[in-house]
Amino acid sequence: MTTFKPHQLSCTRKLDIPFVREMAQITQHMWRFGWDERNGGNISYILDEHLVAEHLDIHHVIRTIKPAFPVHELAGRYFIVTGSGKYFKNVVADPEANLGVLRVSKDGEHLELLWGLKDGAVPTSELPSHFMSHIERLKVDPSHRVVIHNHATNVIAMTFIHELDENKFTKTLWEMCTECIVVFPDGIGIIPWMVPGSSEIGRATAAQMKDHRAVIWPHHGIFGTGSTIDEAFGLIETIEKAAQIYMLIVHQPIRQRITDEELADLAKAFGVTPREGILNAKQP
Ligand code: 2HA
Ligand code: ZN
Repeated sequence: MTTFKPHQLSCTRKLDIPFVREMAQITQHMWRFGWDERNGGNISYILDEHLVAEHLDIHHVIRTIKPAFPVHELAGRYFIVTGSGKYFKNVVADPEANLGVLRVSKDGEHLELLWGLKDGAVPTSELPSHFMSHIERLKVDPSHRVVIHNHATNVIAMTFIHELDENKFTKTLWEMCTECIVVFPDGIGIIPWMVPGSSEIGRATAAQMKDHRAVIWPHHGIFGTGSTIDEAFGLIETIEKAAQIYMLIVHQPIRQRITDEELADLAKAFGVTPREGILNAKQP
């Protein structure tokens, strides 16, 4: 009788691995929303060792990859990540070519590839921003697991016409849909325009992640984080929806709006604390 090791499983069977299936489904959703054109967007998702060990041989390192900088804070952590230059559109058809499962080595100096990233592929070009964001989010929330980056259309559009002050931007988003203040009472962070893929943009993003679960890159896209794929994606979805409403109404005369008092009532009713200094912030 032939016995199959996990890495010999067919593509279809690979979608039986829960974390591979989750990644395949969410990348497909985001592509269909039009938020991940070409190779746009990237995801990294921290996995528990026991879960990885249930499906893959964690003692078989396929190859090691050198990260842009040592990540001692994440030593021993397991991740599933999207690959650099890979198209979200294609993940479902060939997860092993477009995704990778890796472990940060004990000394934090290397990434140990355990599955995927077929044919010499490497992790997402935005790995510095992902790793630095994971480090900051884990400090404030030990249940944090997921970083998603995409090119949410209306969020990008809004960064051309709205002031990029994060309090004013957050306030406008909160005013666009009733649920917003409940979903992101911590508000959104915004960094200046920067060249993507660099450690500098990673540092700027992570600095904002100390206080926010979502960070906007002007004229580029958004980073959303959470304890699950659903949470991180739901956060981005909600922000994008608010940005869409803004883009729909911005040229129209406003006849009525959600007042500051009503926003405060909402926060109270849902037991969330809005970030200080936003509710009475003056609008542009
Ligand atoms: O992976 O989205 O920010 C492509 C990008 C870079
Ligand atoms: Zn991008």
